[in-house]
This record gives sequence, C-alpha cells and structure tokens, in this order.
Amino acid sequence: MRLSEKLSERLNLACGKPVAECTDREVYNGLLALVQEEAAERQQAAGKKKVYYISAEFLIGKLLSNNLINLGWYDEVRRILAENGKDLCQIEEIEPEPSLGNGGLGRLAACFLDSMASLGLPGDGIGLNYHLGLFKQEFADELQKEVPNPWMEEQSWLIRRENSYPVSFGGMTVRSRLYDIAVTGYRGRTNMLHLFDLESVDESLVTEGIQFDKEEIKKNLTLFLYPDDSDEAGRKLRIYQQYFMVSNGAQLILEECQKKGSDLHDLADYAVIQINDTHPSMVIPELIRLLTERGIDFDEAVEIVKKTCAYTNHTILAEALEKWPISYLKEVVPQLVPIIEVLDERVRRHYADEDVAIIDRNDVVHMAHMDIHYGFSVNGVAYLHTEILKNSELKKFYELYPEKFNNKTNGITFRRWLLHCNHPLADLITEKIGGEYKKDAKLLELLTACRDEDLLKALLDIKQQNKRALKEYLKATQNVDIDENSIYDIQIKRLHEYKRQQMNALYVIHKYLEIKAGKKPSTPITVIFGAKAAPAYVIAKDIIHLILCLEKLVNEDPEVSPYLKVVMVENYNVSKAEKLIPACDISEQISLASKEASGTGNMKFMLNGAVTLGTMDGANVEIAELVGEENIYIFGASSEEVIEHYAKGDYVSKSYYESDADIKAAVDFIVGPEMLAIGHKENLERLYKELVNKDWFMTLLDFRSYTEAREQAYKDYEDRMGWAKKMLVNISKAGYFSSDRTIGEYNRDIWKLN
Ligand code: 26V
Repeated sequence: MRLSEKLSERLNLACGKPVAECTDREVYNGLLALVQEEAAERQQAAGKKKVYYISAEFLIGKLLSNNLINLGWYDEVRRILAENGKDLCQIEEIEPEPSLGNGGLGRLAACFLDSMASLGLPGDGIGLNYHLGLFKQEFADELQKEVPNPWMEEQSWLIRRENSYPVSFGGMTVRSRLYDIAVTGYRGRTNMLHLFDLESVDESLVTEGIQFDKEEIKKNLTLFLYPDDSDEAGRKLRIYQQYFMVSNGAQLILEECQKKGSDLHDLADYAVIQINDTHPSMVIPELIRLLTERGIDFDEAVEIVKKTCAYTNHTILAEALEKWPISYLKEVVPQLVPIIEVLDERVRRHYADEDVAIIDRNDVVHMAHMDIHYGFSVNGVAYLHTEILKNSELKKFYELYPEKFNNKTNGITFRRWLLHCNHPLADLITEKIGGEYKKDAKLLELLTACRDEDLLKALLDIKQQNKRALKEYLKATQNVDIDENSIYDIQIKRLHEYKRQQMNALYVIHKYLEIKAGKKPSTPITVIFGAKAAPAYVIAKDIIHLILCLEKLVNEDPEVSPYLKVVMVENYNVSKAEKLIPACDISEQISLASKEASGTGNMKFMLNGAVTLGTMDGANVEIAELVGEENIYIFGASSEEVIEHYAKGDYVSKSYYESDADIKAAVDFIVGPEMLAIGHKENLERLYKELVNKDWFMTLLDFRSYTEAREQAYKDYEDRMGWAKKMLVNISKAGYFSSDRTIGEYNRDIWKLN
C-alpha cells in the first residue's frame, strides 16, 4: 500500500469517520493518535550509553507539524486533508502551545532533543510537567497583565507511564507520576522527554491572575513554571521543584542503567547527565546519596558522579547565577545538606581560596561551583561567552581545571525554524541545491554558487509573501494595520534591560521626532516588538509600558503613521516566533556586549533571510565572522570596553544625556506631554530616571552608533538586489548554526556515545 493510501486509511480509522465529515478538532485528535502510534513503532533500544539532558525548561512549542515533518508525512497529510476540504494550517491552530520554558534556555533544550533524535543518538530529556506554562500576556491600559496559561487537554502528547518514585522533603514524602512525550527525529530515532508530575496538584489553588498559595507543596509543586523568584516562599518552592525533578531523574536513570546491566560502579559507561544551567545541580548530591543508599561507599560515589555529570553555563549575569541559603536547603532537602557540606570541605582542603568554595562565609550554597568541582565538563554556549567565562567570570575555576572548559556554540533545529515555519523558502532551497541540506546543514553553502538574478528575485518574492502573511495575521489577531511594503524591523525576546529593548524604543522616539520635523524616511518602517517581562521585574514592565504608549502615539498620528508604525505583539511565544521570523527584514540583536551568552533568535532570523543589526555579543560575533562585514550591521562598544567600564565604574549615563542633543530629546520625550497624555506618570518617570541616572546596561553609550548603523541598514535596503545578496549570504552561512552541529560536538567532546 502506498504511504498516501495507508495514511488516508489510518486517518479515517483514527478519526472514527471519513475525514471529510470530521471537525478540525476531530482531525487534530486523529492525527495526534496516529503520530503517537508511529513514533512508538519507531522507538529503538538504546545502546549501552545514553545521555540524559536534565532541564527545568523544555520550550517545545506545538508538536503536530514538526512531528509530521520529522516522520516524513507532512506533504502527504496536507494533500489528503486538502482533498477532503481541510486545511492543515487551520488544524495546527487547534493545538495548544505547551509553554514549558521562559526563553532561550528552554527553547535550546527543545532544539537539542530534536537534534539528538535526528542524529540517532540515544538521548532523553528529564524535566517537570508544569500544569500552567509561562503566563499568558495580555495588554490592558498599556500595561502587561499576567494570566494563567493552561495547555494540557484530555487528549494530548503526554503519555501516562507507570513509573512512580518516592521523593522525600524535610517532613514529607510524595510519590511522583511520569509522563512522556515522544521526540521524533528527522529521518532518525524516537527518544523520550520525561516529565515528572504529582497527582495531587490542584489547579484551583490559583487565585487572582497568576497568584497562588505557595505554601501547599503537595498541591502546587508542578502547578507553575517559574517566571521569577522574587519572594522567599517562591524561592523555596523553586528548590522543591528542582529537587523533585532531580530526585525523580536520578532514580529513573539508576533504574534504566541497572536494567541494562550496570552494577552502578560502572554507571559512567551507561549514562551521561548534562546539567542545563544550575537548576538541576542538586542531581550531584542526590546521585551520591542514592548510590550510597544502594551500597556504594561515599568516596566511590563521588568519583562515579564526577565521571557522569557535565554542566552547561548559560549566563554570566551575577543575579542569574543561583545561590541558595543553606537554611533553605536544610528545611527543604535536609538529606542533601551533609553531602553538600562534605563536598565543600573537600574543595576547601585542596583550595584555600574562598572564591571557589561551594558554601561561602555567609552560608550560601553556590550551585555553579558545585557543578564545576564535581562535573567533568563545563561549557559555555558561544565562543565569546566561553572566553569571558574562562578569562573573567570563572577565571579561578579555569585556572584549577583548564581541561574541563570547552565551548559549544548554540544551534537551532532547521526542521522547526526553516522547514516548518518557512515552507516556500525551504522549497526554493531544495529546488536549487537538493534536499540533503535538511540533514546536513552545511550544504546550504552551495547556495553561494547560485547567485543568479532569478534566485535573488525569488528570495525577495518569498520575503514579500511572508510579510503579507504576517500583516494579515496581525490584522486578524491584534487589529493593527501595517504596510507590507515597509521595512519589517523586529526585536523578539524576553524583556530584559541588558537586551536593551529600551534602546530600540528610544530610536522609535528619535524617528518620530524626525518625521514630525519633516524628515521622512524614503521607505516606511514597521518596528515590531514581542516580549514578556517577569511579573516582578519593575523596570522591564516600565519598558513594555513605554513601547505600548509609543504604539498608540505613533500609529494614531496621521502625520507619522504612513512612515512609521510600532507593533507590540501580545503574548509572544514559539508559535508567534514562527510567524514573525520568516517575515523579518532586520533582526535586532542589540544586547550590551558581554551580556548575552549566545542568543538563538539571531540564528533563526539569519536562516530565514533577515540581516542582523547587532552588537559584538554572544553568537553575533560568530555570525559576523561567517557572513562578513558587508552582510551585517555591527555597532557599539566591544565586550572588552564594556568589561573595562564596569571594572573602573566610569560609565556615567548623564554625560551622554547632556552632551548629545538627540539623546536628550529622545530621553526627555519619555516624560514629555505627548507620552504623559497616554501613559502613567509613575512608570514613565521611573524609566526616565533609570536611564539618566543609572543606565546599568549602557544604552546611552551605544545609542549614537546604533542610530547610525540602523540608518545605514535602511539606506542599503533601498537597493533591493543588493539587499537580496545580503539575504542570500546570511542564509547560505547559517548552516553552522544547526543544532545538529552543536549536538555532534557535544557528543564528540563530552558524551561520547557510540
Ligand atoms: C535569568 C535571570 C533570572 C533572574 C534575574 C535575571 C535573569 C537574567 C537572565 C537569566 C537567564 C538564565 C539563563 C538563560 O536563559 N540563558 C540564555 O540561554 C540561552 C541558551 O543558551 C542563550 O542563547 C541566551 O543568550 C541566554 O541568556
């Protein structure tokens, strides 16, 4: 039977009636069942050794289309549905998005799962099954409002398993329940994402917005993905969550390895545990505890763990490096405290320097320090990031263990971020160079050999088509009108001062003032933002307020809006990214140099033919090197300059404010009459003062060079064929940023599976 007939038949069967008679919901459920069945059939036994990627976040996004692509079914299914009067795109809309992550770190974990399965590597994810994902963002009164974001449905990708483990906390023991999500590889194997849950979780604990009773652990343990940890009860709940995750994970790992024949002494031959940032770091003392409980002596248990665990660092921001007061650990996980104390004593015996201790003088436990001493590998996530770790942030550790440090520049899965989100571009590339690039991304470089006019025109056409689609989507979802012939200039990422959405907003003000003064841009500009702010992050919310006020002011001004529009996309998430990225002309990657560990949005934009406007930060450095200076717009202070400013404490934002009339005009505008007529004085004044008096992330320092680079990009955009060449270079050089390459390197240097 041909695939199409087989699929057609099975789809009818799964839906319980002929497809043509089903509702979209019924078709969605039918496809879901079908995919699950096929994924299960494609499961193969793992080899001896398996990687366990432990992460508090897996921002997997919707799964239907990706699974169809990875199984090689997408085109057939789309055709069969069309023959029955159904539209697959419409059916995709039915699926709720599991938002089980905050941003880049969680999305990276999801891309890595896809690549492990696609490369045929036995590698499972271990995490938590949050009932409510990252809050849903709504705008009201030009402010962000947070509302609960449920995603689980009766029929879903979650497969309920029989595995259940006891997990003890100070004063109580709970039993877990395991749910799995199958991870289908592209022409590869099926791996598993293991998500642990507690059956007693009670969603009715949620009160106002996303407030909930933080004390009742049995009822709230896996209720929420953490958007912040601004109060003590919240921080403790986070420790409960982390321990629940790692204890379950460790028990599952030991069980699986023993089943495969491990006597636990040889655990490192069966398992490698990749610790994704410090959220899972307690797996180190927990594994030691479990091994000793199973009869292995303490010293040997430590040695086994040292051979099994590897740590990835995702940030150098001091405030984001986890440190727990030992008093919290004594309350929540008392059984780990004596182990952590011994680990600390052993470090102190060898190294007198207080800065490398695990438990500091104030009785605070530095989770990253434990990972570095007791893991066998420490990696950063982009070349520059790893260099900064080695030469400044973690210098003392690098001196102790140079052999542990390595770089693994991040990547993205091309299945989701090209094949799924940009079908026309994927098809064009296939037409030009064949389809092998889908498995071997470096082959995209072959495109450089086909620089003919037809290809360039086709690239421009596809961009136009995607821009039109985005225009229609924004009209339908947010009722905003944008001009498809304008330049789409996009910044989408979590709201954080270091990412400097405020600098982009200041540019909007600057442009608004220019247009008011009669200086009109020759091509209209649409500035698009998408960002969620942590609920307790006051200044970040003020920046959202500023952008929403600007949106109103600019778009409603008939003198300005033909030339400039501002759109703040509500509830930015993976599904929205999939619509925004293919339509982008200019990708804003404007973090303060040295602060963005890598960035991965930058790679997604590049792959989809956007040109980067960015600082020499994170993976932008590697993008710049690959595409060459004519195909990227770089501006701003270098990481060395920035690090020096911090060391000397000599950056004074007020001097930039006072000496540059454009900067002063833009900053003053925040609290000027036009803005105060729309927004709230309190929010706008706080932001104004922050910029003039503090500006910790040096917005004003880079504003002038940012403006110049942006103007240059807009000017170059006018030469359409010249711009198309830049697009082509960006696409053809994006192969390096495939997460298949990243995972290949993790395997080669760290995991060493088969
Ligand atoms: C967390 C927090 C928590 C509270 C205070 C402020 C703050 C600032 C940053 C973070 C980020 C924690 C780790 C993280 O998500 N890192 C991101 O990891 C991505 C994947 O490696 C990388 O591309 C991003 O550059 C990096 O920010």
